[in-house]
Amino acid sequence: MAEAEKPRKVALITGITGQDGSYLAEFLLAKGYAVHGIIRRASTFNTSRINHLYEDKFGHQGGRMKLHYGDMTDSSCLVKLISTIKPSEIYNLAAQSHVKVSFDLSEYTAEVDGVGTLRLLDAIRTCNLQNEVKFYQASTSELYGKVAEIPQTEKTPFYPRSPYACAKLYAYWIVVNYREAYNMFACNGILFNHESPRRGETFVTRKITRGVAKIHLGQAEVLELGNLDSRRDWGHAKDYVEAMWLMLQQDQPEDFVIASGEMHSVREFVEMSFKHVGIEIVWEGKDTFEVGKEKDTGIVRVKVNERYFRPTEVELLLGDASKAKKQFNWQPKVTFPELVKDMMDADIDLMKRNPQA
Ligand code: NDP
Ligand code: GDR
Repeated sequence: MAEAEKPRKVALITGITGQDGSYLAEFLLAKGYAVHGIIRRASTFNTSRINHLYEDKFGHQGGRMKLHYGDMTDSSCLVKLISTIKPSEIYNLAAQSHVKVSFDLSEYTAEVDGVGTLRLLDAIRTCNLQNEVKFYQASTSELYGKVAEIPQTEKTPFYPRSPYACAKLYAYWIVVNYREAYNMFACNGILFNHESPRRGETFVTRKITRGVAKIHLGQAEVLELGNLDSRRDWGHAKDYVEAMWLMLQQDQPEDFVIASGEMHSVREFVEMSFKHVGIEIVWEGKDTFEVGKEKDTGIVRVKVNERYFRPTEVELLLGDASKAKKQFNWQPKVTFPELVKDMMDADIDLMKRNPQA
């Protein structure tokens, strides 16, 4: 194919410094894309998840990855970036993504996660690129909230249970509306929880694997958690970013559930992580007085602390990704035990190298 006829492969990723942004950048660079990412100005470095890409051949030595300062609350910067980059695909991953924090930062979460999505869609229209850009929106299983059916599909009604989920509900519908109103190629990926060694430290899986690694190495005594009975459908982030890309390679823009199809409790995640380091946990007590003890020694290793409870909880989530499987043959490769192992091994290694981490 002549150079001029090749489809342009230029991606813009908002939230490139986050867990998913870093895996997606790797994935797209490997596919030959030029990758542009929006980063926020911070008082300390916030690019640790992508430094390995930026500092080598893809980055500042004239490579295919470029970072730009910007923010989802600043429309003018979004317009400037889109008009100069002219991306062929935009992945909107930027968000205040912590559900519990959204109860404290409700207005800001709405600004970034809800109105921010609108700003980005309008910036595409302002640049008159609405018929050229394909748009991916990071929608979430949190939209189902108080679930109306099990498992959840693309047709299950939404019932958000946090300011975060309400902001994401607005984003979901504005994407659908712009698709219908302006014929934009815009898709919602309704992704269920996905984790990795790059997961933020305050999400429950990473909090557990970091805590267990520290206990195993004698750097900590006990792990404090909230609702142990909450159940989630957990997959590996690496598998899930591939699904984001696949959605944008289809002939028609549609919304897809991406999930593992398996559900486990926080309690099970704790048990499996401790098992990885040879500790069996037994549970005693009830509610906020419940503790997890080492079976062999009786030492308390897990405590419940109500400061980690949410005013309204999402008790369970279980996704049915058959539509994605049928339409573009997506299915997760990493199993639940493999996910726990990957995260545990990485955190043990990290804590050995840097006990202060
Ligand atoms: P992270 O919290 O790891 O990353 C969020 C990213 O958004 C970071 O790069 C962050 O920048 C950036 N960001 C936050 N606020 C702004 C802002 N005002 N302007 C510009 N950028 C901003 O999230 P994940 O990678 O886990 O998730 C990616 C997306 O997918 C999010 O939208 C999340 O809500 C959604 N999602 C995640 C799921 C999951 O299980 N991980 C499941 C379903 C949806 P900085 O590094 O500077 O903080
Ligand atoms: P979630 O993830 O709210 O599902 O949102 P998180 O890991 O924060 O919580 C999962 C469940 O674990 C319970 N839990 C705890 N949670 C945290 N963070 N800390 C604790 O100590 C703790 N103890 C128990 C929670 O109550 C909850 O039920 C994530 C985010 O990535 C969102 O951005 C994304 O949209 C959804 O997943 C899908």
